[in-house]
Amino acid sequence: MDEAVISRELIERENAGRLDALSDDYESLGRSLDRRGVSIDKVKAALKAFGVAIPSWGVGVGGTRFAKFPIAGEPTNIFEKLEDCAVVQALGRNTPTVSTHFPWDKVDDVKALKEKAAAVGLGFDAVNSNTFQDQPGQPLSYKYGSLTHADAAVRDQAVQHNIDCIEIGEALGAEAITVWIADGSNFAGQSDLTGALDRYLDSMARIYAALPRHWRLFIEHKLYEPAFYSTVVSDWGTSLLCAQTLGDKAQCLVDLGHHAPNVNIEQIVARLARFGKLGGFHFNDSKYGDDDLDAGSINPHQLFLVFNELVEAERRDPEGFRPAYMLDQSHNVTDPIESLLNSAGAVAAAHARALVVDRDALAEHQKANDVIMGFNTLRRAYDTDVTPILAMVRYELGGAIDPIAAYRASEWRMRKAQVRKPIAVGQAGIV
Ligand code: PSV
Ligand code: MN
Repeated sequence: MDEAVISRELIERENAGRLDALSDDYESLGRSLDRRGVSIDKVKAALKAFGVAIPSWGVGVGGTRFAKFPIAGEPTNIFEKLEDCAVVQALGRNTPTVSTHFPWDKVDDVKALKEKAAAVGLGFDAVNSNTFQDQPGQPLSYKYGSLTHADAAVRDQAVQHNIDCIEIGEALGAEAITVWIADGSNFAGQSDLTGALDRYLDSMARIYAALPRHWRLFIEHKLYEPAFYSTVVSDWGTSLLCAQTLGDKAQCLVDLGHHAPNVNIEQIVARLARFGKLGGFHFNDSKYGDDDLDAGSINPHQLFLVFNELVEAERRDPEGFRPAYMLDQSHNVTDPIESLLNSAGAVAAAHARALVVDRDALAEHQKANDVIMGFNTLRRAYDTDVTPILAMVRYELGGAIDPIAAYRASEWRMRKAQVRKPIAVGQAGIV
């Protein structure tokens, strides 16, 4: 890393007073896991190899349909956003890549963007296209759809935008594009439900044809919003059918917020993995709909159950298993860096708990129809306090034992407030 966003001295100073207690807790947990036949060092190694991408838009303060309340020192462009992502990575050490969104992150000099990322120690994950908004000067409107629009000229424009995103992504070193479309209808009779899906498949086939050899195309489904009567790619079934129709490089992406309340998302994950179509995740949490709250902040147990399926899927098919992980959240009332640190930690905690499940015992209880013991096997893992493993991973990778404390001690936001342009008050919008 050429440009250290957080100084080594600060991290070491912050860690110094916490290391003895951490070592003590780690050793104690290690002994306890050992008695359960689990090697703490193996769990630690698996966590070290795990990364979740930060969305470039996630480091900006989010808003609702009603308002956005900016904070002083918020990043104002993609270069500043990369710096904030680098802060998260410097302290948390499990967010090595950034997922860009075009045209939000559009720059004249893509090479400079790549160099900036490398200088602050980051790489690039999947690129995201945007045909859910009109941009200034854009010839044709997406008001009535994009890839599924009834007018072929609008579809052409949307297809071309996705191909442009692939080209930028290639220059950045990304290897996948995520396509989420807002297309749908608000009234019965507004749209031909079958025709819209046909047009979607036709447009996506053209995007698919433009994929570089080693690239993947992720289809992101979403139940509703902004369309409220019908959405073209509304669910995992539609997503799977489309991915299967398009070909091997097309896979399904699960955004945890894009389902009806109480849907069994872990079962969706198991299904997609079973058919080799689990492309990736957008992690977040929700209480009511696509709330985009911090991962694990409402329902950490669900996150654990999702990871339980992921660990199972990887055991079944270690070769073919490589989902892309990303946080997709809107930080309306917190400092985004703090939310991202917490969320990346919540994802790692869910993963660690899934790794300490006694899988042989679970399989035996399932075979014997011992319901309580099957459930208790999962519950025992979920009840394990894995925080010492997470902290040790961060420490050994050069990060902070207590990332939020170190971030606050760095006074990053206050220092940036002195040099970054203020964001205009009064704007609304989800991201
Ligand atoms: C849509 O709600 C979504 O989850 C998609 O991933 C978008 O690209 C992202 O949010 C940003 O608004
Ligand atoms: Mn998403």
